[in-house]
Amino acid sequence: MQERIDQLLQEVETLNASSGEEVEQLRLRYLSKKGLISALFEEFRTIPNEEKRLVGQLLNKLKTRATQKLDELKISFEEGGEEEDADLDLTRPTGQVRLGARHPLSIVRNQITDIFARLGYSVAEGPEIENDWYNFSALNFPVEHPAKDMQDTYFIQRDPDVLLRTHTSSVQVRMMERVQPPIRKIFPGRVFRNEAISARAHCIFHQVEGLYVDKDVSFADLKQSLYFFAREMFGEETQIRLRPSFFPFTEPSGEMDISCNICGGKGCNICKYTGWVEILGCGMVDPQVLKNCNIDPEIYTGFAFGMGIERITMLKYQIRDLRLFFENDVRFLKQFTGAI
Ligand code: 2U9
Repeated sequence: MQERIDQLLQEVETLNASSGEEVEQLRLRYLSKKGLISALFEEFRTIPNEEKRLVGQLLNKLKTRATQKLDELKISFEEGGEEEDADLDLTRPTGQVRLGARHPLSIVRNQITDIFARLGYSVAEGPEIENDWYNFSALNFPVEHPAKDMQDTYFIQRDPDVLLRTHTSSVQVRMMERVQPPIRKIFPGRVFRNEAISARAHCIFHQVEGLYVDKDVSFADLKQSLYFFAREMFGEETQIRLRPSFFPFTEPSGEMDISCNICGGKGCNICKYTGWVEILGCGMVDPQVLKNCNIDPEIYTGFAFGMGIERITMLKYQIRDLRLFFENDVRFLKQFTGAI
């Protein structure tokens, strides 16, 4: 079988045609359902398993090459045809242009930034390649923090000070270093963690973080702002609850749950029958972090929060598997046409 595939490969390389019609004849001969290559694929099923790997690769190569070659020939006649077409009228209306759809993560990112824009937040962005200071040290991560471990962070091998940011908090540090309060900013962006890919985790994901620093900013401001966000995002009837937590960069810190938007809090398999689902982390910016960024904690206080866009999108659209966001299967993406 290998010999016949090789022979056909050679034949395909030398294919030529003198008209578009001839190209079509060739396509039928090689690539149609009853063509030579389909017949080989049929036969492939019957060969011993140990031969399948090699023969499969060869067969795929043959099919790809034949498709390329015939596409090239087809295009050469189409182009030639146009040049000779004296009636060609470039002012004629085109056929209908099919519109694409925004990616669901972009839709939800825009919804989040729009909601916070109504509270006076504007968007800031920063680099994806960071150094230890902006990603960890300025944020109070101790030198030996487990998040810095090779298993969690992608370091650039030649220089252990250079890494792919693990959160967009680094952009907040850059912002606070540059400008004095009041600061009211929202930070969307792509982040990287050394995670195995599964239905619930991915080595690349997207975050939106927020920061509000000014005189007299309190935990009550944080709670009310996030309550507003939750209701705008998931509906008026949404309730929130805050649970204590710990992050090196905030004190006190909390995690926020919303009443389950699927069952309305009654209990279902999405909320694991608790009635609540976690959507974000938050807290008051640690005074030491303010100091690290040249902001006087005796004068200013602030709150910060962070959320994964994938998580919010999965809850909002009831998507069960995170990998769908990265595969770019049109059957998935086109469901979001018209969703803004
Ligand atoms: C500065 C000071 C404070 C940002 C915060 C969180 C809590 C948080 C996670 C949510 C899910 C990350 O995507 S996730 O894995 N984030 O829980 N982030 S407070 O706090 C900051 C940031 C910068 C200078």
